[in-house]
Amino acid sequence: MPSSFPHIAVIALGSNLDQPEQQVISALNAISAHPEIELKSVSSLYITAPVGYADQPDFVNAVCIVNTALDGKALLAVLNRIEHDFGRERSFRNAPRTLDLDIIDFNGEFSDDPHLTLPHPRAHERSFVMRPLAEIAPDYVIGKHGCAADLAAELGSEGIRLKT
Ligand code: PH2
Ligand code: MG
Ligand code: MG
Repeated sequence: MPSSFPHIAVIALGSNLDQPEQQVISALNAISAHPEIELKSVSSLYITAPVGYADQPDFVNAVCIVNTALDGKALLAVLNRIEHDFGRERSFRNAPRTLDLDIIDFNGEFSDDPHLTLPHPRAHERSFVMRPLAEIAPDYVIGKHGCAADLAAELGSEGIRLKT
């Protein structure tokens, strides 16, 4: 049966504070509990070395694909609310965090709105996003950058491993 939710979104999850694995699992539950979001596919959890600001704990990262009735802005508001509920504090860019939820792609749309840039401007450079996405949707195309499987292969697997 086709979903009654017209939009498709890729969401990246990340945590490196306060039991990161549990944060990511609980966040997936919170996303799927929303009445206008249907969780279609969830990757494995990955342990990843911090990118950007290095002096912080390893992350747990995952990616999910959802169908939703919400538009991009409304979905972002829901995700920001969940981050807030999980105790997210914003101190400095790339600081350690209990939970980060990023919209990577929304219907394949392009947007340079600073509040919701689509596709996510750095996702295609990040193996901690492309590898989990390639696991669940290898053919998923990220903007003008190509498909997740090719991007993950180009980025390699340094600093990223499956959580056992
Ligand atoms: N998120 C960042 C910056 N660096 N590194 C890893 N390994 N995982 C992340 O989720 C991550 C990061 C900004 O959101
Ligand atoms: Mg992020
Ligand atoms: Mg974020």
